[in-house]
Amino acid sequence: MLVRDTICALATPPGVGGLAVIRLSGPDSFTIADLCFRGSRLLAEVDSHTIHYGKFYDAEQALVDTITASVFRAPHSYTGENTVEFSCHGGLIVSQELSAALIAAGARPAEPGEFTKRAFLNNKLDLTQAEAVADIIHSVSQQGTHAAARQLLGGLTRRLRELRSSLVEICGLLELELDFSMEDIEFIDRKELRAKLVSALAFCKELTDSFQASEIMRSGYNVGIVGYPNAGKSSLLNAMLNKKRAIVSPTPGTTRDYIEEHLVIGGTMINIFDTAGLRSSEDRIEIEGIQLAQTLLRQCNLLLILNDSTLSFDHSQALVERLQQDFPSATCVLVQNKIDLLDEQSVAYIASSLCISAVTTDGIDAVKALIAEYARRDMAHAGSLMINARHVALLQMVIQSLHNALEALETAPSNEFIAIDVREALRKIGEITGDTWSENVLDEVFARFCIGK
Ligand SMILES: Nc1nc2c(ncn2[C@@H]2O[C@H](COP(=O)(O)OP(=O)(O)O)[C@@H](O)[C@H]2O)c(=O)[nH]1
Ligand SMILES: [Mg+2]
Repeated sequence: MLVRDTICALATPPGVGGLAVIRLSGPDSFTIADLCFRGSRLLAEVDSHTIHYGKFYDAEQALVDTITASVFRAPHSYTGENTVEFSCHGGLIVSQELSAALIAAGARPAEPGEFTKRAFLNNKLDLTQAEAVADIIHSVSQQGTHAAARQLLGGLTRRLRELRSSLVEICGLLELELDFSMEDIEFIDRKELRAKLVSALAFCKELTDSFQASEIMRSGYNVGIVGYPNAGKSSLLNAMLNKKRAIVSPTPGTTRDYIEEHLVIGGTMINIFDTAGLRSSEDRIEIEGIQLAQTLLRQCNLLLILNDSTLSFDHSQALVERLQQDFPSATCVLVQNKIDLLDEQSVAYIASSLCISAVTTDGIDAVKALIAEYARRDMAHAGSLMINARHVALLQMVIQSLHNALEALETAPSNEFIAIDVREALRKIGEITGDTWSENVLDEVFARFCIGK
């Protein structure tokens, strides 16, 4: 273990609460803690994983609070270092005073994610597990929290280790074969080699394919409300939120910007966008709004295409077709609005569609249920893994190397070329788990963390 300084930070959100927890980690944790804390024994002398009640004093020896101190001895702590966690009364000033006293006694304020970074550097976690910690904290869905929790226990690590060992085996055999190249011995059947590479490729593709689902679990399910002007898009948003959020007006082109709101449905954060009505317009601001809507819709997982059923039931058909073509990865659902203005016969005629009235809020629960169902379906693709953009970028390089290896298998005169590509793929897998890392990569990963984690 490398020798590092001792860091401290508030681990709970700042503000008023029942308790606040201040973390102290590093080689001098117990010495520093004992300068501030007075219990029945010195913390330097107590057993690991014990909790102690006592008084906490500032640098001037003034009493700050009565607190408990939890002691963890290296390497059996989150960071792998000597750690003390102080639980004090949850007040803004109390927790600030505790931190200030620890700093006066020799600790340094921690940087964002520094505790988890130390856990990584002390081999308590690999990089995908450290990322899972951030995902647990930031995740906006139950599914995401659960998937991240499994990843923290080594879910992705295990899958990557399987991939790695199959590639290591290929490499070993190829290199052995090269050592005996003069004798023309084939250690690995070409057909078998091909099958192994193809299955490694399929596995990498499966992982990259779960990126979109992981993103939904991480940041929420994006739903765009689209339609021609006056279809009732802003009214639908308001009905779903149960408040007057967007301006509703009979004048077409009222929503020129877009509005983003959030709603938790079925344990998942739903990000809803109300967009400018799609039509050809002369108005400069409205055109900009329509362009903005296009960019926004690209990020949507589900598009609710709202049709003004009083005009005609297939009034928006052309729009549905265009959106399906322009945004093939989004699910498009046609919604018939303003059914309160229809006669009974007409309502019966379109009963098989999703029918709503944004004014009477008839059918709004059905819209929410539909969103929840699609969100669940789209998240199911992730299996139990949380794939992020960093993983995808590296996996794409692995995929490229494996493609090159397959090509070399068909065309290259010697197996040496295949081994080079497979070794390159292995190097990139090592970057995903953090077997090989650089300061830049760590900075990028831990920038997502908050202070105290
Ligand atoms: N009767 C009735 N009027 C509606 C309904 N939904 C919207 N409207 C009206 O249609 C007009 C346009 O609504 P708005 O939500 O601003 O449409 P947007 O341009 O698509 O955002 C307003 O006068 C609304 O009151 C509905 O379900 N029933
Ligand atoms: Mg509007």
